[in-house]
Amino acid sequence: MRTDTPQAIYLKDYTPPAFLIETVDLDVAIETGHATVTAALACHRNPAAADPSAALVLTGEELKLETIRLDGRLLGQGEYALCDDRLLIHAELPESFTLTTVSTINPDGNTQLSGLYRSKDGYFTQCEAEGFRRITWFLDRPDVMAKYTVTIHADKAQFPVLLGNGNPVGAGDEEGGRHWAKWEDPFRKPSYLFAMVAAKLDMLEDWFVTKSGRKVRCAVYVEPGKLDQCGHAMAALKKSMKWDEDVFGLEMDLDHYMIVAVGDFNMGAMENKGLNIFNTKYVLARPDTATDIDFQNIDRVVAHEYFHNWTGNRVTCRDWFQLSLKEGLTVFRDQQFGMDMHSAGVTRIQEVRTLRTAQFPEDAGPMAHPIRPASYAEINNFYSATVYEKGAEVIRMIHTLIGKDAFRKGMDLYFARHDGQAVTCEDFVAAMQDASGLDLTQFKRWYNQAGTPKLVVRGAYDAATKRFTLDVEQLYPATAYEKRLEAEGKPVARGAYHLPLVLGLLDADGRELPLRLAGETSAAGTQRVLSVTEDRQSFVFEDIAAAPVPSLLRGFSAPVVLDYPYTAAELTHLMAHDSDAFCRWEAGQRLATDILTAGIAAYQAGDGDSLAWIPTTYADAIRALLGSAFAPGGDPALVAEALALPSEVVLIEATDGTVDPDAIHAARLALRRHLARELKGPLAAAYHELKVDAPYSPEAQQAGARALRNACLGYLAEIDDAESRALVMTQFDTADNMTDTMAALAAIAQFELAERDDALARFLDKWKDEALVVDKWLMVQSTARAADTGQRVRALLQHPAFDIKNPNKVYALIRAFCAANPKHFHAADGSGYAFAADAILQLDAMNPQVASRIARAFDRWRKFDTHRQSLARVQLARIQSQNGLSRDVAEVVGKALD
Ligand code: 0A1
Ligand code: ZN
Repeated sequence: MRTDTPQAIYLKDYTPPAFLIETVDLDVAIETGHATVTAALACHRNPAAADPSAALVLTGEELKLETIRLDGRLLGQGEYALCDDRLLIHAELPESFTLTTVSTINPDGNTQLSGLYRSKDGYFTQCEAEGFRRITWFLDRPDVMAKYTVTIHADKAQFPVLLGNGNPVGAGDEEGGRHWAKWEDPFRKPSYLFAMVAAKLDMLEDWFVTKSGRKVRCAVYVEPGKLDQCGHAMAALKKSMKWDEDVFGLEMDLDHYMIVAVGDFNMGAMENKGLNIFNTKYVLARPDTATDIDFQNIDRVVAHEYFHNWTGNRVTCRDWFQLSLKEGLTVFRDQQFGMDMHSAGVTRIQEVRTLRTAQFPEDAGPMAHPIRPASYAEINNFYSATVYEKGAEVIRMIHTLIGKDAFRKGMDLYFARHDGQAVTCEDFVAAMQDASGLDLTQFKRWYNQAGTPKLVVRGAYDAATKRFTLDVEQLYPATAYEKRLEAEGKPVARGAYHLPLVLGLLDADGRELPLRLAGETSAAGTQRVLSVTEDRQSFVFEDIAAAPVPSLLRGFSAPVVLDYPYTAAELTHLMAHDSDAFCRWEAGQRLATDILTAGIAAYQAGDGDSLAWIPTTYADAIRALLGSAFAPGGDPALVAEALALPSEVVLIEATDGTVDPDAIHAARLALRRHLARELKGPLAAAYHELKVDAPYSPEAQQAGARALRNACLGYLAEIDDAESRALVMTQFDTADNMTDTMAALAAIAQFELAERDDALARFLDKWKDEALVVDKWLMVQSTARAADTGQRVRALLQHPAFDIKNPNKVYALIRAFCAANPKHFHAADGSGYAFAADAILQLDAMNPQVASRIARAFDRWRKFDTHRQSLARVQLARIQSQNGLSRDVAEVVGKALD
């Protein structure tokens, strides 16, 4: 084991803070080139502290301490000490006191975008997880909850809008063309929820009347000139407020709810109390600038941040190990909102796809961790797919096991017990257990164990007894996480999970069978939630007249890999008849994966192009699927999802042995081309039939028609003849919305002909002033399969449309290439790896969080052949040897090389 991974901190070492802070009175004066921050902290000893005489130690990062006062008295040398990022107070402290520091900070030079930073025409903050310490000296941990006021001073002409959390309580002009505003937040909060803004912004205002009749002012602030792109975000906010009242009885508690959009932001958005700060990507949308998916994402992210007001803000996390307490729960809530607002089936399928693309690989790689990790080196690395997406799956399993009504009771109990507190995942599970009466002791393993369990299920039908038996076995081998803990001598307990297996049984005509388990007196319904708790367990269904086809893991009831030996005929049966949308889709994915697995082997054996590995019946199954969109009750959106073959990333994960990215790419492309040729007529007919003539709306029905129509276009483009090219170019030239424009441009980006360069140039020329559209332009090129993608992406680094300081640009060009273009990232000459390493090193010096996200592209390097492994290892070692490497990247690279 190497020792290059930075020092970890452990959950087991948690102790309550020695001091608590009642109030924080901040004064932030933004001047040219710097800001002066005065912080008055009303502190007292924590009666619950482990050591009643512990010293007061505040944390600060990149702060220049000017003065420090204790109850107004200036402290001199010897009464305090600065050591690394800590400020130790040696002066004798009374039980309660006010400590006032004055510090200077440099927001203009803050390229990490954590703390107070400049973006274009304004100053913005990002304090989660540990950004507040970059604004002032503090006990910067979530279990220190205080009431805040902030007074902001800035030049009035340059920064006319001054915002803080809570309510405005004063404002006025100052000398020299400056002005000030004071905000007061009536709620106690941890420092990570602090926010302030000083900027030139336009504002869209609206009102929401809560169920108890309180009027909430809703405001969306955006860069001047972009008001016509805020309407959707505002509507999403009001829908979210209503939904949370209807579904969870949760009401908005502030008079002002503000969303501010900023173009430079590391993540999606941030739930600061009453003053959310959003990446522009999740606010700005107009039919001609944003796709259907963008509109949907805005709904979800706005809802997510709003829902945090209760799950995260009113009840927060005791420490950062509990991050999933707020994130898993809030993602689950935004998923439920998404299912209610859009097609429930499509929403769930998209979530499962995200889980398989991002979370399963994480669970199988060097950064594997449970949703509540026992240790971390850099907390920013744990805003992960596991904490968020798997965390939501864990909450969903509780919901499935105890049922909707008990879940709601559990939520009510959680708020009744913990409103205003900083708590742990145990507290949440206890509320669910107490409200439902279901013992969740074993279930809690989901919080402590890493890895994606495999559920091996076998079915056996006995005609004599008319019994169908399902044998279920759980496999959960140790991951890199457990191996590391073991090597460190830390205890590792592993055991069987408690999970819901939702299922139905289909007869030969596709009808759902009534289900009676052995021991029951009568059948109850056609769908059951089986509670799986043991390593091996059997379930026996009685009165089954003939061998059924089991429909397993409905709605993806648990985040596992299901191993059931379905035949192609059974999968086709499920695709056609299953009442569960997820299972219908899943059957299609499984069928395609089985075929592609054979295709990959054929390509490796040099026989792929014969296409002998494609069953003759496959195109017929897909023809039937396409036709089902037009049958009564057909759902084009679901059919569009089903037409998409498993992605190369998903196929990499599905590979048991060594991954061959070239064979995966070749097989997938060959299957797409085969379907396009075989189904050219029906695809073209569907394409024409699905044309939307009504004015654009992002609503589900239109979006579904566009999704299927563009899926057809994508297939037709694979034929790559004059006819299909003309179809693509016509759509590109005539589309009146960004969804259709991008679908055409994505197809064009694969062409290595004059059409491509001309279309890309025209697109950029039209949209060069819309930053988010330029991101699309970059991404369509970085994810293209065209042979020259690697060179083009390198060249684009120098293009004036690219800016390495802007996270959205980096994600569109660099991360998309590394994470979503396996063919080129894993190029056999190592050029993709070298490109990534160059970018990581360059980025690390300015924005470690972003650099670390790119570094995660190396997570699965050991799955590839020895030649690629040696190329990747060289680059990982090169990164690791860099002097002054951030903790963020050092943790990722160190664990990758362990
Ligand atoms: N809590 C936010 C996400 C977020 C996390 C960290 C950030 O900076 C390191 C920024 C945003 C959410 O879940 O939406
Ligand atoms: Zn969140």
